Amino acid sequence: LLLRHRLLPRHFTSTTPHRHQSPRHPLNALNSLLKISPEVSAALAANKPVVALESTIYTHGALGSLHLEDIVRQHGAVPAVCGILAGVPTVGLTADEVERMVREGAKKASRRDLAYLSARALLGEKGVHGGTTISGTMVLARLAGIRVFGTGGLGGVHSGGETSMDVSADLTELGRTRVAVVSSGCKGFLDIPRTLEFLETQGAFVSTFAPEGAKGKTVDFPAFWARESGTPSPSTVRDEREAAAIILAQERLGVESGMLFANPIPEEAAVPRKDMEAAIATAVREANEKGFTGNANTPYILSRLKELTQGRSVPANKALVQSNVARAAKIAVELAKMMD
Ligand code: PSU
Ligand code: MN
Repeated sequence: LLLRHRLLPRHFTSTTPHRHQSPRHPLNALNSLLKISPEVSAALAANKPVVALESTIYTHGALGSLHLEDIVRQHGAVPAVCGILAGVPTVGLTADEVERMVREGAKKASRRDLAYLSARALLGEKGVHGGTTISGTMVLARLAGIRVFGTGGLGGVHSGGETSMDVSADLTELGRTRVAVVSSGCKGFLDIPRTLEFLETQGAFVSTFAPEGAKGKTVDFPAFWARESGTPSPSTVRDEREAAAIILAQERLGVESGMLFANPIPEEAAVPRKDMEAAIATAVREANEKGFTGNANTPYILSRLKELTQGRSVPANKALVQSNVARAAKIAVELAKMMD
């Protein structure tokens, strides 16, 4: 009986203002499967700032506790951790629910995996957990009506991607789903020039927060632990208010593509490239030798880098995620002010 309950749309959407106006809109059918927490639902209905957070960062990120929800709240916004809890796609997971996903184990879930992992509930069977990646989280956030999403590193075109075609689904998602993602760019072992080319083709807006005193200077698209990548960012933004205006303009134009706001790692947390280079080379080589391809590649490299650097990559990784989430919250607050 409990499981049958999951089929009832009203059980999952305590408020309806974020729904699309036409009852026949394709998003409505999906929304009936989506669980939105009462807090997130109420915040969205009242046009309060909400920040989406991904769950892959917890289930496959090898980072431990991050307190991202606290950071969002400290800045006056409501956090909405997205993921699939026992087969139920959820926006607004509690800390206990995330902890349960980590403890019991979760599949890594990008856009392609959402229906597969959610279908068990429709059969009245117990579902598995899915930690949603940037692409999976963007889909859930968009369905709920959340505009801003803070996270760590974006997936990209892998080196050799021109032959392996290993191009993260995060990039195509940015091309089709109107959510603004705040990240520290993507890892330096990915092919950053091709990643930016691909995002341009996808029609995804890419901009980097210009550091103080950058006026007139080229600003690099950041490479995660490093502020510089050697590849210039296609554009820059000066502050959260400008970012919010861009998000609002995209919405008013009705352009459905996503937007990427790159936030370089805080200077004091950055890891010198030479300190990481040997570990990166080893991790990437091992992943290839051992056959960690497809969606197993990124998690393997992340956990291997943690071991190879004796955990030294972790504080930098945490610092950048926290800085991105703070920035995302400030953008969401500015956006809410503009929409008042
Ligand atoms: N990069 C990181 N940490 C991460 C990820 C990427 O530094 O946790 C995760 C994100 O969830 C991202 C996903 O969306 O990996 C990309 O995986 P893939 O490369 O398989 O598309
Ligand atoms: Mn991939």
